[in-house]
Amino acid sequence: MPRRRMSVFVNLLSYVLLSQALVAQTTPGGGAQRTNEGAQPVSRGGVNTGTPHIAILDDQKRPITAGGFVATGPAVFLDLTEKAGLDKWTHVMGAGDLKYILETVGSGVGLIDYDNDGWLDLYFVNGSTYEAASGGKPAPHAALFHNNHDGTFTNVAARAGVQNDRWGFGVAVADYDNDGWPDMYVSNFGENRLYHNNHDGTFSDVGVRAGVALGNWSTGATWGDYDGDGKLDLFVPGYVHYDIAQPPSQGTKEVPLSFCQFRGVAVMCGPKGLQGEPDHLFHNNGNGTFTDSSKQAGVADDKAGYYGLASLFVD
Ligand SMILES: [Ca+2]
Ligand SMILES: [Ca+2]
Ligand SMILES: [Ca+2]
Repeated sequence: MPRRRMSVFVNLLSYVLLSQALVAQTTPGGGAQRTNEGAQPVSRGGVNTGTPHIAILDDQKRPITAGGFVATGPAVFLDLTEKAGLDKWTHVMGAGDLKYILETVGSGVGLIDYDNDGWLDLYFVNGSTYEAASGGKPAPHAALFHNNHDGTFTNVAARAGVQNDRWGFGVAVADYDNDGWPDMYVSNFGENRLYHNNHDGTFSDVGVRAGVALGNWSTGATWGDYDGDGKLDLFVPGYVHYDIAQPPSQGTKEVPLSFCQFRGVAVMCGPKGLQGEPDHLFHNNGNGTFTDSSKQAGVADDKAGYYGLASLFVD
C-alpha cells in the first residue's frame, strides 16, 4: 500500500473563447447601428455558428449568460492576489492578436505541498510565444509559489528547478513513486516533464528516462491507478497535432475561411480541420519507468483523432 496518496488535481485548462459582442449592422440610411438583439451576423462563409445571444437576466436583473460582470453583487471572495505576492508573476500565452490556436488555450495550475510542511503551495504553468519558442526571446518561466504560512507566497521555481521554459499547458500532481513526496507532470507543446520531488525543495525532470515525455501537443493530464496495483498511472490527452514551422492559417484547404468566425465575428480559426493528436495511457512499472499501454487499453485515439483537452479517472 502506498504510504501516502496525493489527491489528483486536474488541470484548469481554460479555452479562451471569444467575445460574443455586438454586431455592427449598416442601416439603409447609412451609418452603423449597434445591436445585440437577434441580429444576423455578417455572412462570412458556410458555417453557421448562430447569432449573438440576448442576455438572460436573473431575478435581480443581472446578466447570467452573456459573459457580463456584475458591479454590485454580493462579495463572496476577497481578491488577495497582490497582498499574497502572487501578482509578481505574469502568465504569457502568445503575443499580439493571438492569430494561431497554439496561443489560445492554457495554462493550468497545480496545488501541491511540495515541501510537506502541511501548507499548500502553488504551481503556475506558463505558456510561451512564437518568438520565445524559436529562441528569439527568453522563455516565460513557470512559477512555484511557496506558502509562507502568513498569507504570502514566494516564487521558488528557479531554485526548485521547475521553471519548465517550454510552451506549457497543464500540470497534474501526484506521488507516483509512493515515497511520500508529491511529484508533478507538466504537459507542454513539445516534450512534457515529469518532475520528481527530491525531498529537499528541488525537483529533477525524469520525463524522458521514465518514458512519458512524448513530443507534440499534450494538454490536461491526470493520474489514476487504473489497474489497482497501488501504483499511479498517467493519462495524457493530446489536442491538435501541430507543426509550429507551418502554423495553420485561414483560407487554406485545412482551414477554410468559414472556420474562422464565431457568431459573425472574425476569430482565431479553432481546431476544425486540423489533425487530432493521439492520447496516451502510461502504466506505472514501479521502477521509475512507464509503459505506453494506450492501444492495449483501447484509449489511444490514434485513428479518429479527437481533440483532447482534459481528462479524469472516475469510478
Ligand atoms: Ca508547503
Ligand atoms: Ca514522489
Ligand atoms: Ca497502476
